[in-house]
Amino acid sequence: MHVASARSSLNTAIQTPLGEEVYRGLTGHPKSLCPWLFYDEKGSALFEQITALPEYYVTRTERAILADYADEIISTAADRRLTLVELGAGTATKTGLLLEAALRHQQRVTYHPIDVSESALNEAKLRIETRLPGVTVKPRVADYTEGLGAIDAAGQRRLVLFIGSSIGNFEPTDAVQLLRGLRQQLHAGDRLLLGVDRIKERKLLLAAYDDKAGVTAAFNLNVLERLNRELGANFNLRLFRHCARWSEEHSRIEMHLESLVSQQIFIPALELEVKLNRGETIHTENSYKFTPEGLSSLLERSGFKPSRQWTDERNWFSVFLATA
Ligand code: AVJ
Repeated sequence: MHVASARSSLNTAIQTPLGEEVYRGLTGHPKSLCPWLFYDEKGSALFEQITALPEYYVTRTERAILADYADEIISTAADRRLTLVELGAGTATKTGLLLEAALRHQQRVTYHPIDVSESALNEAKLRIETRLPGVTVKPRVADYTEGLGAIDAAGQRRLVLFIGSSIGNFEPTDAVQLLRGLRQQLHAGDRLLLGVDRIKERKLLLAAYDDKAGVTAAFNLNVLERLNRELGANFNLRLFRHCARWSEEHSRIEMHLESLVSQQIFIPALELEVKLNRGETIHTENSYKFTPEGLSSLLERSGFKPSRQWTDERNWFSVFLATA
């Protein structure tokens, strides 16, 4: 990834995706920053740490579902030989379970991970092809909405993985748009496997996004550090506080950065001054939680036919299979 210095990015940073997003977000009312801004090198490492936290049940619960039901998922999806595609694959640590199951079902599997991070994809390719001979990995560096139609499945049934609760970052209307776009790039009969987090006790949800060790707080605050590093901004991290809220109305966890004092920030690369009142927040993430009915209706509105659902014994997370 490129890290522009404040000086060289002066006046041109506003035209980069980062600059544009920060400008839009910090001049808006209320102030916000997009969740994709979390994932620079440090933020990606912090997210990896989050997935191992005792309070963050999300990753390990989904992994347990896949461990228990991968064979069932694959045989339900595979009315023909499958080609697997994964949106936002990252280093694809949970996908191995599905690839192993696919290999028990057919001799060879082609796997197309799509992600914006080339290094994550290279790591995934090396690890998977070493560990699972029989799997051919064809990585594609792209935003996960583009380039899907171009994937040559050689007449096989495509199984598109959109797991990890990633859909939870989208507003419901954007989620429908995204899934509709996806549906349009698939052939009738292709499959979608969607991993979503469920509505549960408020206390459990809040703990998952405000852990004791403070890793989620560091993850959230890192976005300000990133603006300091890449845009030359002068955020003082001690003057902000991580805060996680459950919105009953929207069925979502919200993450915010609350300004502890009235202050003014300067972002040289954008030639932008930002005023924050004491107690004012920058909204950095939504993480929507679902009921099975809500998710089925989201799929139907997007043109998919929900076919089956798998869940853990506490009903904390669900994996949905749908047909295009
Ligand atoms: C990567 C979007 C699934 O919403 O749980 C974790 C991101 N944010 N802790 C989530 C996240 C704070 C995560 N997703």
